[in-house]
Amino acid sequence: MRNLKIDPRRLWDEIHETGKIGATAKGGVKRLTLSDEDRRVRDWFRMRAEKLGCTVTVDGVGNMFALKAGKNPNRLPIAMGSHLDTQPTGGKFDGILGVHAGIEVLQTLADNDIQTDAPLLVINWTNEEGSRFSPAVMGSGAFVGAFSQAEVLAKTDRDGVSFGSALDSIGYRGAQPLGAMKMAAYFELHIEQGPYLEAENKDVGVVTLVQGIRWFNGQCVGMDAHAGATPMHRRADALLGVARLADRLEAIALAHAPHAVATMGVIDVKEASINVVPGLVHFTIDLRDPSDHVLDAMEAEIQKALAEIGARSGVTLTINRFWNAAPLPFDPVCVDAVRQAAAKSGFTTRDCTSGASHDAAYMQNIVPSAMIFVPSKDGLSHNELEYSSLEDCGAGAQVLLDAVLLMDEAGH
Ligand code: HGY
Ligand code: MN
Ligand code: MN
Repeated sequence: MRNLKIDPRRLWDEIHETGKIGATAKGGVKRLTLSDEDRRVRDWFRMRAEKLGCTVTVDGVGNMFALKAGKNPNRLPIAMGSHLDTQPTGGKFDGILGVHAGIEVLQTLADNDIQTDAPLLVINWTNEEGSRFSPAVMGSGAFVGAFSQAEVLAKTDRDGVSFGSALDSIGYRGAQPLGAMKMAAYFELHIEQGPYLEAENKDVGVVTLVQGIRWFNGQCVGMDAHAGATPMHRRADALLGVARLADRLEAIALAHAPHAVATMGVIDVKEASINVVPGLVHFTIDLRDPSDHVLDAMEAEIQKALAEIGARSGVTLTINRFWNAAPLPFDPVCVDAVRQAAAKSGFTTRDCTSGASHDAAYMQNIVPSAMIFVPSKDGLSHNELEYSSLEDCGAGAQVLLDAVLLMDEAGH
């Protein structure tokens, strides 16, 4: 295998260059999908890839594909990718590292005048975060057929803006049919977003599985009432019902330790007013675990809690599951390429289950895929303080380069 070295400083500087697009005062990045900030970073990606001699195409939900020709046009491309959209209180590295590392791999090959045998591909997936338009990993999900193009384009954000109109407003509704870009393998470098690599002082995570994830919209119906004149025993307080559910949700997750997690990330009191007992509250639930059986058990326990809390609080609690992505093991050949690539540089490794969902999880449904993790400082992500070091980002990109070269030389 060749002995090419990526340039960690160049990678770091480019991450900080695009980090200025949507930069927040606390050092994070706010680049909601299909926003003007997303347009600007997409423009950067297109320009940067074209400068490397790539042909950049865009599909019907805005996924971007930068294709670099290989010596053998009959081989399917080996792909690298991730996402450039962020959470509202996002950081500089979540998703962004993986796209930049793909560019860094192409730049390193160009610097050394090396053309791989297979074509190479760097992908920027639309709406991985699922914050503005739910669910998450929507671009890769549409690419693999988990969502239809029509349902994606019809999704609306909290202001009622449709995905399709937002996509058109930034000029990134492409002509390429969904799923048209075929590939031989897919690798995604990503920050771990959890505490384990740092805690065990490991350089690189070899991701073997992405845990299952289920998203729910919920509603609690009580009775609006006067905050002053309504005695406590005569209330049907919708917010109190949701608060009691949040408490039970934590207990349900803890009962399925050590992996299960449950989050109520959005609570929205309708027509909220300081002196009105809340009568209608919308909320969300995010459930995750590496086992579908545990997720089924948690869902059943939540349904039981809805009935009990409803009876106790005099409210009606209902939930509707609108996303269910099963636990997903990665391809053993690709995982082994990551392992060998890490060993080549002498990086210490740990096998990881991904707590977060990723585009690679959908991609594994149609293409042999694997992921590489690098440590997150304090295990923090989806937070403006998110941080991974220059050295760790560099190590991840080096493993990405060597894993891709391994697959290229092996003729996959
Ligand atoms: O929710 C997730 O796991 C990812 O950050 N979209
Ligand atoms: Mn991500
Ligand atoms: Mn994320």
